[in-house]
Amino acid sequence: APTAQDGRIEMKRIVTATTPASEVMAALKRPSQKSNDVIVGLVRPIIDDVRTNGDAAVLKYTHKFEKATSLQSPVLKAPYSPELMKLSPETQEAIDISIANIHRFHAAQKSSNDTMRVETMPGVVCSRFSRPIERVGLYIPGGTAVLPSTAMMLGVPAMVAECKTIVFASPPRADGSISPEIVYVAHKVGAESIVLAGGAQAVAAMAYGTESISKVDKILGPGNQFVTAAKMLVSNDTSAGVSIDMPAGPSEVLVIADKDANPAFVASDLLSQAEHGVDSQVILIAVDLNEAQLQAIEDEVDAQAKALPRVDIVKGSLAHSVTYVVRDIDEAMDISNEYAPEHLILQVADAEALVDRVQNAGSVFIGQWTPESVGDYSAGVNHSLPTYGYAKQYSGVNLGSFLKHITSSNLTADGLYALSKTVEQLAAVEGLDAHKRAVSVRVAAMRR
Ligand code: HSO
Ligand code: ZN
Repeated sequence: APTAQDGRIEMKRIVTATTPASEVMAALKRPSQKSNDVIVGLVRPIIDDVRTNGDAAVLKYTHKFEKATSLQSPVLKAPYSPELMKLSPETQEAIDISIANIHRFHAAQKSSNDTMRVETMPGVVCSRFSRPIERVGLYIPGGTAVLPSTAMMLGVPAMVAECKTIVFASPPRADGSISPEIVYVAHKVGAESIVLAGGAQAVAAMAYGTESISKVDKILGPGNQFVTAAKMLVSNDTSAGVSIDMPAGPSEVLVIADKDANPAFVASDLLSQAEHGVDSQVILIAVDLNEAQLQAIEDEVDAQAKALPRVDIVKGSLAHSVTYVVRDIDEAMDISNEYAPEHLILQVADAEALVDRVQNAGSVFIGQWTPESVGDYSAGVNHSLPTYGYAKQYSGVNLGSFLKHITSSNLTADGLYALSKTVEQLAAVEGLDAHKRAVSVRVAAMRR
């Protein structure tokens, strides 16, 4: 048996048949986050500073946190110089193909936002139509990896929705520059500017606006705990008039594998999520595997992990990750739905049939030929998804995230007459006479 001395990289195992139910569920808990009070205490003064001192404050924090001391302006405005978005032809083609797929999938979502019109009673017509949110701020995290893919996942649906003003924000590198891939995506989606800042300062700048940074109506995009706390704070400030997409937490994946799953495929999926950050969490649910089959997956995890440049990050995340050994697929689905994973990968016989039983998940990857990576970059689905169990109540970013719906009603005289008693009665129940009169004066006018 492997020992700690081997330096073996592995996840702890829980055999549900021999583990009390309470322990099974306890192991599903997300790794705990730094207390929100502490984060809020750090973030609030930054927001206040940016709000009162504008550009100067944003620059000050970028000089301090990003070490980009040479930076003179906190924003890069379109049109972007071609010098700033020079890419290899291979990278440019990869971005172009991915953007085209993301565009196709999100444009297809327009139909569910088409104007609808229902005559609820004769002469009573109710409609719903959508309009783009005018100004959106899209946060693209910096940190241990540059993520131009996140720029595509936020920027493309904003463009499809026809938001008038698209602002990107991303922390610059220490030399004050921004990755050419992000500038290229900003150019492709028609972003008017890129705020060269990260963290709470970037969120505050977009929420309130500064001398050079446009105020937006909604802020979307993942980020660390500071970014998330800042988004929560500004969205709670009624004077800011800004909304956010959803609370964000560390990335996670849950893989359900049965005995036909390829161990190398399973391990590669677990590791592709584990390499995001030490706080990422990966869960494997092994359905009816024998010891040799389990070992085969664990051997693959160990071997593949050791070959990764980000092996240290992987070690960190696997330390709070777990393999559940379960009896059957029913149990697997129960655990998965309770966990509500950001990504759910189904590597089981007839994976497609299982989709009906998915209650809570951000995005599902069906069958052995569908690694999560394709969804992270290029298939067309969005990778900005609810984490930390929020898949129970939130959707991932989609076209609707950039729209709002407006309703309308339009009544004929006959329609109003037919509804008059009903409305008058309810207005009377609520003791709101002016409401009642708005109907009765009209009914009286009809009789004349
Ligand atoms: N898996 C991440 C998204 C991403 N992966 C960006 C690679 N780049 C979201 O959970
Ligand atoms: Zn990823």
